Amino acid sequence: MSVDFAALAARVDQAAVAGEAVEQLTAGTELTVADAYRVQEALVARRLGRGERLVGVKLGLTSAAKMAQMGVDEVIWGRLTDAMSIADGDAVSTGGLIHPRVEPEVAFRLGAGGEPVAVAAALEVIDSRYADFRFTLPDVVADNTSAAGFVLGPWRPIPAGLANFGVLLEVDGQVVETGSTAAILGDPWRALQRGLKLAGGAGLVPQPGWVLLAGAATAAVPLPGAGHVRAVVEQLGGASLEVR
Ligand code: OOG
Repeated sequence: MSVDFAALAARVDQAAVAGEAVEQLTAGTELTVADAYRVQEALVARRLGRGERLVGVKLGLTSAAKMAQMGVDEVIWGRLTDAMSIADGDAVSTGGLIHPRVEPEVAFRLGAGGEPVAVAAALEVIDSRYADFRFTLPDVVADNTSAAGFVLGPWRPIPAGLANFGVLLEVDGQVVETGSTAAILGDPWRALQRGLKLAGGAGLVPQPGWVLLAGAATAAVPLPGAGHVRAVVEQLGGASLEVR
């Protein structure tokens, strides 16, 4: 049976636009992971058709903490658009989101050939379009790996090693998660290489200035309805947002 990629993409996209969860795609359709990436491509094409611009790629489920939290044990990747970008320190509202969560990350800025030219602490807001934030691997891939928003801290020169920096996630100044950059595939550098390879395999050519989010270093926590959320990465600084 052939899969209607466009129809599945429309279903997930409409869920995001309406801020209302839908049933997992795999509940009604047999979907391979390769099919799911085609759905993701069609989903993001809809966003680009509304005037959004592709600004990078993200990895997901790169840490044991995230794999255990979500019950999926494979690294996945998704696409970032300019509409997902939140300026450091900016205020956001949870209105329009379904059940957002937030996680601390490391981000790379890419140069002309896809090589990393700078690094920053980052926050990622994820919001699964599936009911109860539950999904199988093909479902989460089709849903653009739950991508909803991201905050980048100030860019820094890339230090000689990135493999063992402490990571904190704070809500209103209280530490709610702690981890290490070592949780990100052993080294965020490895996540960068993996991300470039996966995106390249799908025909994406990194543009200068693109962002690569290397994946969360800790489990995600619910985005509070109001409050100050900050990620801090040792030696890289912080990234924050205000929820109002
Ligand atoms: C999937 C996306 C996870 C990460 O950094 O692990 C992710 C999810 O948990 O909804 O972006």
